[in-house]
Amino acid sequence: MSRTYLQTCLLCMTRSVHVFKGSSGGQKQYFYISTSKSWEDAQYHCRQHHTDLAMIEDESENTAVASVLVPNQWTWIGLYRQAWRWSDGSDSQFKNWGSGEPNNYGNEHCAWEHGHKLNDASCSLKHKNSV
Ligand SMILES: [Ca+2]
Repeated sequence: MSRTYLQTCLLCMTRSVHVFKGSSGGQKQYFYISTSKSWEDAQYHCRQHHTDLAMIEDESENTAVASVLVPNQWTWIGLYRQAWRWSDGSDSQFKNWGSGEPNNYGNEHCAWEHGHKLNDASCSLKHKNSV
């Protein structure tokens, strides 16, 4: 039985740069590219030839994307799950997580240290219950 491999495609965008800061960040224009690439290669391609992989940030952009995409193709966009990194952007294998951590309990995208162990925690936390 032969397995069929479906090629991945990618969706790039260009973004017009606004002179004034605080504007919405520029009008996006989407470009569908039919070629097999990994996500990282897709990002590289988009950054070389356009602005970046596509960001889809509201319903109107979602509609604009729908008019560019080819239906039923697996198409890379700019969204990805950020790996745990230090605040200067560096990565390291050493992460002294506590037992059962990181558990992403709720929406925990920052880490604190407690009892010499790391625990992921909600970035907006300012107080911690004593229990
Ligand atoms: Ca946690």
